Amino acid sequence: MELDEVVITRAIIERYMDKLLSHVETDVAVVGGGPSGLIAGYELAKAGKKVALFERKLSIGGGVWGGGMMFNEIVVQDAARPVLEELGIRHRRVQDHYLVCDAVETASTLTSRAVQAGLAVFNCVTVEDVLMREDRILGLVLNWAPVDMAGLHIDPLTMRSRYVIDATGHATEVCRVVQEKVPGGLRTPSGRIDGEKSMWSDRAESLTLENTREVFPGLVVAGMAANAAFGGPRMGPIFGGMLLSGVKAARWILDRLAEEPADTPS
Ligand code: 48F
Repeated sequence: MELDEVVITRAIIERYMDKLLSHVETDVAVVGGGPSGLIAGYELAKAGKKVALFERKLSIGGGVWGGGMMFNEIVVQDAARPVLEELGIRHRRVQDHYLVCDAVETASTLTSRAVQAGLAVFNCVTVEDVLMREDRILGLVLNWAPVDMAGLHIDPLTMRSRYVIDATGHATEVCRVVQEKVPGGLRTPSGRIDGEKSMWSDRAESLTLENTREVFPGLVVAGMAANAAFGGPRMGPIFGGMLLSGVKAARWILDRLAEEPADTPS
């Protein structure tokens, strides 16, 4: 049988449109496809929630791929070993509390397990704003990343979600939008993004978990964005805090969703 280019084209367009249309309303929208966003998406999808992840770049995995300074290995502390084991990411022990994982295996396995659990990933999409009603975030304003990069004047589209996770890493981009549009509105000590501090791995890792919380009604910060929002230090290429933070964000949202009557499709 001769392959028909139009059948291929139709299959891709139809399948993508189905996926997109079924995620214009979700339980949770995750912004950023780094380790914290991916593991949050995995947990939520595994729990049967409708969850979409939007990532500006072509590749999913955020800062995992490059390990430390392009040496593509990452370190995970023992506390996050259960996450590695659940996902099937292999690791080697170094001293008592450190595990080393291949960065490529980590990024690809996280992505694969999350998508197979039911997370819908939309890459090449930039979140440029939020949908807001009476001081609660109700969703996201989206555009194609190449449109944004080319500076084209094209209006975005909008999706609705019961909760949003800002997992945009150092940039803290969703919080930044809220900070600009609702002055003093963030639930941080200053009411603003307190800004990431210099490297202190041990303190940063514990603070990442502590700082993973609702930062504005409907908006939860996870991963490096949590530390940047609350003024915690950076930690470098140790990733246990990122994984545990994503899990914490997802579980916190699952508890809230269980308390609230469902008005969007799960
Ligand atoms: O930076 P990133 O990997 O975030 P993370 O989950 O993990 C941080 C670590 O990689 C590392 C570290 C600790 O070990 O310090 O840096 O907190 O992934 C964030 C992703 O969000 C995307 C960005 O391209 C990256 O892949 N992103 C950022 N802003 C937007 C966005 C946006 N406005 N719309 C869509 N994607």
